[in-house]
Amino acid sequence: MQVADSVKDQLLRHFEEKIDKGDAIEPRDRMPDAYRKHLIRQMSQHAHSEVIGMQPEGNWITRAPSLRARQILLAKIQDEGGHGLYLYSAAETLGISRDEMIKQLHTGKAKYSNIFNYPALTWADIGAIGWLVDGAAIVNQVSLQRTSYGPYSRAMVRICKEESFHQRQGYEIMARMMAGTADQRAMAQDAMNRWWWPSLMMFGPHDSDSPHSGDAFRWKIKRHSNDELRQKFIDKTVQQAEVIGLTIPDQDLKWNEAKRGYDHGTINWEEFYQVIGGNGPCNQQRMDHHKQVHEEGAWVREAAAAYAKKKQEKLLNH
Ligand code: FAQ
Repeated sequence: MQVADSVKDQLLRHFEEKIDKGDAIEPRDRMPDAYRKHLIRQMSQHAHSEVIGMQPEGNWITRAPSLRARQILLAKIQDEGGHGLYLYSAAETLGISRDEMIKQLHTGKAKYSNIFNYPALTWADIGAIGWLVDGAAIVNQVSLQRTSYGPYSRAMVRICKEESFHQRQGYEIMARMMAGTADQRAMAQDAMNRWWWPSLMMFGPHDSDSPHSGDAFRWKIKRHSNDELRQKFIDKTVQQAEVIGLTIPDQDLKWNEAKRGYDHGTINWEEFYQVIGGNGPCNQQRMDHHKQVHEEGAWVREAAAAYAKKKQEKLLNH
């Protein structure tokens, strides 16, 4: 028993030394169970967010105002599906299957981002999603490029390149609407009013109420705290809003010279916990749609698996 314990201690020490040196942890490296579990939770939730995030935008493909806008939106949504795939694959290296991750999503064990439980009511919402939601996602994901788990960090590098195009797509929509008619400007401001606060919630609870942050920092999964990243997002977005004439819907937003950043009003955490607890405006719709499409796509997965098996048999027989 004592020998087993000392081997365990040695392995843990070796793991922590690697983390302290800033080396990446790779799939075949020994890692504590808690580190593996933490990553599976976060990465699978991240993957689910990318995939569920296709729904509010997908609703607008057939209603985009021009062929150009439709092509761009289609490409963006396809990218989000791709991000989900990179992330599911990266999470699979931790020993969980994609089927299991989907099962956890369908049974409510795994979450996805709060933001995708709000409806996209107008074309301006597509602008707000690209600009604010992808904008918030980038701030978080740039930081995750340096996360300690190798496959997650490499997936982030690729995802961030694509997300910056998405953010510009959204900003372009908002800028064009703000340069348009009074009705278009009102529509853009209305979208801004509805998406601003849920976008701030995307960074998660304040640091003092974030139960996972302790381990996340110790293991260098997180490099910046929820509040640090939220602040970064606010500071850069306020300036972008000013340039095109949009008003941030926060009467308490004020430049704070001492911290060289904006102070902001109180975030409605009650709303956040309701939404991530399953009671947001679109939770039911998002899950019903995912389950239905997953069932309808079963034959594609079966056909792909049968094809791969046949191909492997052929290779083995030659
Ligand atoms: N939504 O202790 P913490 C995108 C939960 S991708 C729902 O602070 P942590 C691209 C959290 O899970 C957007 N739940 O947790 C796109 C935990 O509950 P649990 C997704 C949230 O992990 C754009 C509890 O609260 N990005 O948008 C949220 O240390 C447009 C306590 O929280 C990622 O997932 C939330 N926002 O920090 C696609 C980034 N925040 O699990 C389509 C990766 C917190 O114990 C269209 N994830 N919770 O039941 C992360 O960086 C972290 O997981 C945080 C949360 C920062 C989100």
